[in-house]
Amino acid sequence: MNPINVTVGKKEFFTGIGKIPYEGRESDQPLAFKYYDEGRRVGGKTMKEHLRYAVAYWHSFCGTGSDPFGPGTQALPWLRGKTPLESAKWKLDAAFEFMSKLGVPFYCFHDTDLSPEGATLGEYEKNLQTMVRLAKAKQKESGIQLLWGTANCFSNPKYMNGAATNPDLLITAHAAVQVKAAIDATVELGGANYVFWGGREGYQYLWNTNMKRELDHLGRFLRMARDYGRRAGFKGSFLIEPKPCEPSKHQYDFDSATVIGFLKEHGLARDFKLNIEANHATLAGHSFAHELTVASMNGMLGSIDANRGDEFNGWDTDQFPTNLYDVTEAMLVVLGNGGLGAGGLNFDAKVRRNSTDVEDLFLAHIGGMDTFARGLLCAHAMLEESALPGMRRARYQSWDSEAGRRFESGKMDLLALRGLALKNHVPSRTSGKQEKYENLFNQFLR
Ligand code: XUL
Ligand code: CO
Repeated sequence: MNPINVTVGKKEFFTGIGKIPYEGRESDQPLAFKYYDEGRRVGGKTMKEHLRYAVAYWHSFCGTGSDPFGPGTQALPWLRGKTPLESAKWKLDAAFEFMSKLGVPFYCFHDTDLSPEGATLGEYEKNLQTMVRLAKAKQKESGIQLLWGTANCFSNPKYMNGAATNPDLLITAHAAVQVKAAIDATVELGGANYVFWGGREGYQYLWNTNMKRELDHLGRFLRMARDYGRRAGFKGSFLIEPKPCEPSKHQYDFDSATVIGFLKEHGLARDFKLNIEANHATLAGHSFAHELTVASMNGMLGSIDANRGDEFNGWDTDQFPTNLYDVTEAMLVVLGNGGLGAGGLNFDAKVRRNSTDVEDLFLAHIGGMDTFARGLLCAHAMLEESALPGMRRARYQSWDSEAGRRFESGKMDLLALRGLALKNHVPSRTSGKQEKYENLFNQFLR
């Protein structure tokens, strides 16, 4: 297979690869879907409607594989324009060629993925407007839509102490320039959501940090952004993407529960939901399904960044999701949530540094898309055909009694509750049946 750097300056970047077909699980063709059959109906919706796949612009078209120990290994031809703006235009061509061939309905970007930062704030705004015009035409031509936009307020060295939580007001003002521009871009491109990932909104050292003041600034900044967005005509959800650490030692958007509490405290709960990322969940010491469940039960499951970590280290490795067990658990929550609404499954994942062939980016996405399609089928079957939902319901049947209903509706006081125990003083011991559930779960992984 050709290295990815052989097609500089040509119109087609991913030469030799056509539209990825669905061939079914018996196929031995690597560049074909085995499970993702976009038109297949599963419980009243097509796979395409259930899964709402998106490609992440930053990993797929900007990342070259550099790490703290060495430079990039992936020589991306579209990054070799004579000017940064020329590279940005080639990158846009490459992105839409890739996404069209893959057959994904959505994409996501940061402002600085799409367009060069430029030397001044004015140049930054102008570049972004230029690229948004071009992206709009590409969307129209391809039918691919924007799932969400966001601003990168963490890479530029000026954000080393945070953006909205920076001790210096002027840096927070610079973040406002980007957030305003990225919201404008999202509105112009019809984006369904707008994301905030608090990259450096946190601290490295507690004793040089006024945590209370920084958190209040973050709440204030988000209210300002929300108000601006609504005035600018943004009708979708604002999303916060929880992550406990990396790059900061401690990040304020630690996990779903922390973020939901914060949103409620700062008057943001009506306009904001959560974007749950699998690898961020595991960094926080939770499972992916746990984080999804906390968001869902609060009516705040907005969207998903689909990836996975490595169980033997504690980094944000952003690998493509291939673990059917984890993905099936996630799809159980998504189906229980009634779907993702205007959210989707964004592959916030990157190929490994030593994956340098032109086909590797396709293989990675095909693997992720097939795994979630298969997880959807398993989870749907589990909910429709297995004893699992009924077993879980039955576990709580005592609460469906008269007394249980009185408790739940607030019509029972502590003395009445005590009275119940005195009348039935031998408590029952009912097995949690975990092993039965686990065996059932495995039986439906197929
Ligand atoms: C970083 C991360 C980001 C956000 C968007 O861990 O997940 O790429 O998804 O800023
Ligand atoms: Co993410």
